[in-house]
Amino acid sequence: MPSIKRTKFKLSPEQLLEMFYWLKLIRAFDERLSILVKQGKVRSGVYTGIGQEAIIVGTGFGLRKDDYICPLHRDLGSFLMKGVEPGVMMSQMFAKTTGLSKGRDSALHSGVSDLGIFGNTSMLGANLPVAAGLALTYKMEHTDNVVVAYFGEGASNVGDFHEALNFAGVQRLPIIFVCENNQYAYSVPIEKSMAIDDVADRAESYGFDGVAINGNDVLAVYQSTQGALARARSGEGPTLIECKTYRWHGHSEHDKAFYRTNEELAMWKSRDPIPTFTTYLKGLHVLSDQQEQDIVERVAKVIDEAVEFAMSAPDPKPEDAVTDLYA
Ligand SMILES: Cc1ncc(C[n+]2csc(CCOP(=O)(O)OP(=O)(O)O)c2C)c(N)n1
Repeated sequence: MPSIKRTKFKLSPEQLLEMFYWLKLIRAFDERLSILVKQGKVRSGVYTGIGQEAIIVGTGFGLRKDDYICPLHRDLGSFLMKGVEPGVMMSQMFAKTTGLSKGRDSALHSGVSDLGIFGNTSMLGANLPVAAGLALTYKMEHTDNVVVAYFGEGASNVGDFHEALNFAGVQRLPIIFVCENNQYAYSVPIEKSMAIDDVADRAESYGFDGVAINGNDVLAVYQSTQGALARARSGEGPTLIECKTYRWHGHSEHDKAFYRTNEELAMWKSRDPIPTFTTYLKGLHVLSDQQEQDIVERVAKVIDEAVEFAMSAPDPKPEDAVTDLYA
């Protein structure tokens, strides 16, 4: 079977199938969460990234355990890719003791230091100076690990974003800033919050490259990320990758997104990253109908087991609220 030709960073058929699996798993995880919210079973706000999976998979694929990621509210899939078990992630959303924070936060602020996952705060953009600080640590320790920090286009209008990019540029830090430009910051369309078309252009002011790419093309995201990783690992500093995409659901599951048209949504759904990649893989004869079916069934089983694990896990006790505290 062929590997992809004419690209710098080649992937084997097995790796391409693995990418396909991750796209399907992350989509299915969010879709199931969306249903569970409607059933009143989730104890957290849910901010699905349905439609944006190619960014998570393209940037996360091939990261090392020692590379750090700084995910956002919409990036639950990046936890899975970095090694959090689906049942643990689902428990986190159910606020169960088997979740990452043992049922003690609103689910979206947990990190896992052993896996290189930074626990984000709610303040938009606030993860970026911290991510730059992590990258500074890597530089000071003379490792070639890299930090991958995610943010929305809305967050790129916040002061913290500019401070972080400036510091990273001055220090030539090993960090990749990944903008998930899904066109809206809650109900605010991009043209009402930015006077330029591309967030990527902002990198130039801070002395490093920014590139705007099709964020629904998992291979484009992967290729750009691999280039940025190679530069960061060899001491050439940061890169900003702006991935143009669209979130299919509202800002969160309680938002019906009346501020956008059905036509706009339909247009973006026609650019769904998963069928595009499926057709591509079938054209390469890397994926057969049978393999596709097997992966769909495997994903359904993983999600069913994750929900079952979370549903049957114990709730935290009131006295658990005061354990694991720093004095
Ligand atoms: C500093 C700050 N301002 C406002 C908010 C409220 N808020 C939470 S998410 C959000 C929209 C975020 O948009 P964007 O950064 O584009 O990311 P997206 O949710 O679209 O992925 C807003 C305004 C916040 N959390 N922090």
